[in-house]
Amino acid sequence: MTHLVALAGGIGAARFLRGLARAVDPSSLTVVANTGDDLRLHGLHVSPDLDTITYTLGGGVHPDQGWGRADECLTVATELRERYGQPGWFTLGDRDIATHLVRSRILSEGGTLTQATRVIAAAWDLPFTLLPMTDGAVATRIRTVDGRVLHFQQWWVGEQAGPDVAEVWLEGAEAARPAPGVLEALHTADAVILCPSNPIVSIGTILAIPGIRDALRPVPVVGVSPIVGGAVVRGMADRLLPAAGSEVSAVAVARRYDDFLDGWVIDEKDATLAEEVEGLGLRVAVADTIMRSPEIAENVARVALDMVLR
Ligand code: FO1
Repeated sequence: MTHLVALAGGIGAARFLRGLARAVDPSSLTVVANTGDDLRLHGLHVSPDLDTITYTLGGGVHPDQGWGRADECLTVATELRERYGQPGWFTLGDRDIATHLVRSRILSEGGTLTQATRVIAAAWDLPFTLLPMTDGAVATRIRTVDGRVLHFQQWWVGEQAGPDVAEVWLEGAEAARPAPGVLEALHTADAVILCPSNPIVSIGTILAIPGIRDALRPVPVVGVSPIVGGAVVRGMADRLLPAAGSEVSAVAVARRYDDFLDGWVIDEKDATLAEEVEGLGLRVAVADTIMRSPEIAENVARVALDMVLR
């Protein structure tokens, strides 16, 4: 059986994983998700990327937003804001709150995020193993050009990504350890796939957990570019790459991984960049990478795996 590990952020990763789970036997797949976006709100532990993956693969994601629950109601959020005057900048729907209650109860009883994730994934019948990148307390921080330090969600949602970004880092990274099972999965993997996720605040944060980047070097690694035609498909990488000294291009993202990457899937719109990617010493494949359907995502997954599992 072929063992695979996917490193994942939120919406883009979840849409890709819908295809990957069709292209391979998902029981041999481990998905390691970013937790740098996690936040505590109203006493609850919210893990947006874990939940986006869970809801999408479990068939319960809000179809337009790409995050949160379908058929959502906002009774609790409205009561919190209007009766109790609580901050309403980050909206938690009622169904979504049930997930945060389960997770927060497990954590408050001394359980780990890995254990909470296992319970939630089982309730959604996820066909693969879903792991947080770490059980440690980490948080993506943004320093704005006007000198403020914000939690990632305060910048992205609270301030609608308005302020320009001077610096991004993962607070708590040095002391954090990969969650149980992460290094074991990487050590036994036949291939690792980088989902089309943000190279700074999704894949970048996973790589910042000590031991993970080193564990990728001996394994065939293939990635799908999150940048198409010099622009983001979704999210905010175009705001963050320049702050990290990179251009907004499929080639510049590949270069950030050049110490371990073996293959790179770029979109048809970027076909002219193929030679430049090969110049980095990588195999390259060109495909339609805009995941409008699980079938398109499945094709991207097959194209990616063909490069490293021949
Ligand atoms: N994004 C928003 O733009 N506004 C919100 O109020 C919001 C709430 C929210 C609640 C739970 C959740 O899992 C995700 C949520 N998101 C919201 C999305 C999230 O902020 C980001 O898109 C990701 O963290 C980036 O991957």
